[in-house]
Amino acid sequence: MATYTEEENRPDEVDNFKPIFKKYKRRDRPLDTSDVIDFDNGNNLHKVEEFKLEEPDHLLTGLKPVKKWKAYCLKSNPGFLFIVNPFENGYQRYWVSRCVKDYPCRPNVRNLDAYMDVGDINIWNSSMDTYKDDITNKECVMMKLRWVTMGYHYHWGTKKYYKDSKAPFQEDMSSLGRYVASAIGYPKFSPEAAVLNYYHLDSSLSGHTDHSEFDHSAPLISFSFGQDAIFLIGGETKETEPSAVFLRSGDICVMSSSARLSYHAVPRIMESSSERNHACFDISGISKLDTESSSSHSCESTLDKKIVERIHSDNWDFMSKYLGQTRINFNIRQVLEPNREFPAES
Ligand SMILES: O=C(O)CCC(=O)C(=O)O
Repeated sequence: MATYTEEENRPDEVDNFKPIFKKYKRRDRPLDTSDVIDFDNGNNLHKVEEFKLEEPDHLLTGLKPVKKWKAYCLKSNPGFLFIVNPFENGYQRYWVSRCVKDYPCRPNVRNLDAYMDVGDINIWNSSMDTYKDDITNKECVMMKLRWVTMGYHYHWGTKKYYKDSKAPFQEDMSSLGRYVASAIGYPKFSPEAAVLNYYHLDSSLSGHTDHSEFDHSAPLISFSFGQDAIFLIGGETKETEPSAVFLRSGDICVMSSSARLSYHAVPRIMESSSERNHACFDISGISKLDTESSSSHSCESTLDKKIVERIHSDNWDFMSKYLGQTRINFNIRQVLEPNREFPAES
């Protein structure tokens, strides 16, 4: 089942993207991952080189200090950056919780709004109430949630943003986006729109470019949580054969400079087989007292407290059942050029 439709090919364009997309999507033969860049298992690392990060002047709760991050760029498209899970163990629970409980609430826009009246109910709470031990039932509203937009809403039909179509951009996601942007050399990055994608094990996302933002000099920063994915990154036309890379829970990828307008796709979601997911969501090392210690080394103390409290109060058994069948991605975009308004016609 495709999550979205594929963008049309340009006339006369040789398409070297689609065959690779199909190779990883098809389920009628064993999956060959021998060409996939895999940072956990060290496969195909000759295709990447280390990327030097910049140390921001503060820490952000839930992330390791930047000097401990491992970041790479793709040799064939150096604007594509990959940061191997920089989250401290357990802290990804916070982001998963926000993505399932809060970000799908109004005034954010959901795919569901087009065909069912979910109104102002909290989709997660009502799914928990109705489906109790069966959250992954296909009839459950939560399993029908495919995307959420926030900040300036991306309009799928017109592929545009509109000046008056926007919801507040959540402060915690904004801090996270700005922090990662600083580390990769974009200290002035301004998060203005986010697309959240909820994939299940049979989902895929066809080849496309994200070109609707007005400022392509700003990076697009993309986070993965839950099940694994194979991600394809190509070039500005489909003629470029894409490279494949595994994205696992906590990984961040960035499309910047030469890769900002590159074709990309998610042909495959796979059950996470790595040891990593166990550690990612293990909160045994996070004491409730961390609220105090973390605020002393960070300038974002209100957020610190909120994160630690949330991690300890959630019904994680329920959430992890949902996440066992789901990959959540959010990607953060700057829409406007700095100090610029929307063009008049928007
Ligand atoms: O799920 C991903 O990693 C990519 C999402 C994406 O390409 C998009 O939302 O435009």
